[in-house]
Parts: sequence; structure tokens; C-alpha cells
Amino acid sequence: MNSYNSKIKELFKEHDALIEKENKPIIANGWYDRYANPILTAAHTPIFWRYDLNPETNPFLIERIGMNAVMNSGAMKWKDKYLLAVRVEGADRKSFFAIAESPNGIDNFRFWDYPITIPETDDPTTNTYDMRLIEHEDGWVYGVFCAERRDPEATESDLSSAVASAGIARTKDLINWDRLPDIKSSSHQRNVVLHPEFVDGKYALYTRPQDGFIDAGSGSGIGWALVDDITNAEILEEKIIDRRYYHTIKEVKNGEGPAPIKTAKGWLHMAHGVRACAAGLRYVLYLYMTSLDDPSELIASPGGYFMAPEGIERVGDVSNVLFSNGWIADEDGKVFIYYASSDTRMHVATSTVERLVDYCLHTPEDGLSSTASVETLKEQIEKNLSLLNKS
Ligand code: M1P
Repeated sequence: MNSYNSKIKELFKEHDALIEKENKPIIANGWYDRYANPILTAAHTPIFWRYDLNPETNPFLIERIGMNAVMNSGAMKWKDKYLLAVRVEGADRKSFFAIAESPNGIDNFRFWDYPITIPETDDPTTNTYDMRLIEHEDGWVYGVFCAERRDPEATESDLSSAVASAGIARTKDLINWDRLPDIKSSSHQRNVVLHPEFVDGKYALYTRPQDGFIDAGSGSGIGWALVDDITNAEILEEKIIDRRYYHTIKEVKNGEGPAPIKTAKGWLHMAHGVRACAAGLRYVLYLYMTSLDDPSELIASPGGYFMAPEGIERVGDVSNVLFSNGWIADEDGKVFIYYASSDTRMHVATSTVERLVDYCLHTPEDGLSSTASVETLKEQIEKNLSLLNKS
């Protein structure tokens, strides 16, 4: 019994050491700082989630409920703490949401005792994931997420085809959630995000229409739709605001990340872009901006990616993927970008609103051809050489 108790103590000690490990910035490229350690991994989930701590029922003190990964997390500041609505994936491949909080946004992320209970709709979901947390000006905190079900049209032997739709729930305390009806749409919808303000008195959604569960098909990019009633939302008219293009970082598909940040120069957006290559799909993060007067009007579209997987980030359950659906802008302008690598672990990068806006407004657009890229480069070289020759 004593040795059992001391093993438990040891487990908690190691777990605390992992959580409390100091995180330090490692790379500064001017756009953002990356950090040395992931902020959350499957090993950060509480010991009392994974182990049965009773010697009678778990004499070998082994894990009873395995956790596979933590990834794509919504984010918000809540009572001065940095909160993530983490997508936790169990060893059984089911994802669920759990809140982890940190005092400083870069380390010491600790999960709340219980995962979030999202009530079901009349049509139960098999898998829920990738929650965006949105503090809407109507006073509710919304969680918009992907609600996935088996395709009802799939043949009996097809156990993979699925339908993606946007699930939505809201809360005032992040503990008790009211589930609203899934957002109706004639397309598959993943990566749906609620705009934090009313637009023309309506709720506004960033959408991502797709013909198939995986393939964008005729879905040509990130869309925008207005809805009157969020408690019975339906995507009727969709306008594409950030389009996919051939031979770019978002040729295969793209998707809105977190809700955009309001800045003096426009709405600042982060999204993921997907391209195909011999190794499969490659997911990178990019930024763009839309107008304050009309958040559906693109005003800045810096070319290329803002962040791509590096080092260990390249490897995981679904390798070569960076994905982000959460960021926090502090009042002093510091921005915490929460991103997952390879569908396996969570990281943070920090920047400032000023830098990110500068990046958006002054990074050249993608000219869509090698010739155009060379011309853009020559312009910069010419300006710099004449500056250097003067000095
Ligand atoms: O595996 C990479 C990502 O694939 C999907 O994103 P998208 O719908 O843009 O292809 C999602 O399943 C996401 O969770 C996952 O990280």
C-alpha cells in the first residue's frame, strides 16, 4: 500500500514538473517568437483522467483511459487567465473539449478537473472538434465546432464517409453550455467561425463550404454569411472573401482560424492554407485583413505563409500540419498565437498587433507566378541597393 501510494505521489510529481516547466522564446524572425516547449501534450492531461487510482481496482497502477493527442484549441482571456478550449483526442479516436488555463499564456497550462459536457442535439454526433471561442457582443461566449457524423448515404461497408457540419453551443461561465441547433448548410461545413460583432444587426459567420468531407470541390475558399437568428442558424447566401488559387499555399483548401482581432487598420485574420505535395497535404498558417466598415471586404493579403511546421512540429499523427483556431490579444497589444503541430500537441507563439498588421500591410501579395515573384524581389533589391550605395 505504501509503495502504491508513493508511486502515485511520483506520478503527480512528474506531472507537476511537466506542467510547471518554464517556457522560453527560441526564434525571433521579427514576425513572432516561437517557444522552446509545447504548451500542452497528451501527457499534460490530468493523472486522475487516465489512471484509476484505487489499488483494489487497478493493482498494477496502469493507465485505464488513454489520451492520444491534444491539439486545435480555441482561446480567450477569462478572469485574467489565458484559457484554451483544447481538443483532446482519446486513444479511442474520439475528440472532446476541455479547458486548460495558464497564468501567463506561455506555460503552466493546467486542465480543469472535468472536460466540457456539450449537450447533444436530436441527431447525435460521433465526433466533435476544433472549437472556436468567441466572446460575442450579445453577451454570450460561443463555441463553434465541427460536428461530425457518419454519412447516412454511405454503403454498409463504407465506414469512413462522414458529413461535417458546424455545431454551436453557448455559455456564460464556460462550465454550463447550451447547445443550439447545428448550423444548417447545403455543403459540408468545417472551420466555421462567428464574427464577434453584429453586422447590419445580424450575426455573421465565416464559413468553408466543401463538396465533400475532405475535398473542397467547388468550394472556392473562406466564405461569409449573415444570419438573423443564431438559435436557428442557416447559411443561405455565401460570399467567398478569401479565395483559393492554383499553385499557392492554399490551393487545395483553406479555413478561417480563430475569430479575427479588431485593430485600428482593419480586422486581422489568421487562417490555414493547404497544398498538396508528394508527402501528402501540407497545412500552414497565413494572415489576411478585412475592412472595418465591411468585414467581408479583403484589404490585405500578404503572399505565402506566416508560419509553417518546423523541426519536431513536422512530425505527428498527421505530419506536416500547423493548425490554429485560437489567439488572444492582450490590452497592451501583445498577441498569443496558439497553434497545434501535426495534430499532436499545442504550442504558443507571441507577437504584437502592431507587428502583425505591419506584416499584413507590407508583405507583398502573391503574384501567382515565378516571373511575378522575381519582379517583386527585384524591386526590393533595387531599392535596397540604391539605399546601400548612398551610405
Ligand atoms: O489533419 C489536419 C486538419 O484537417 C482538418 O482541417 P481541414 O478541414 O481544413 O482539412 C481538420 O480535421 C483539422 O482538425 C485537422 O487538424
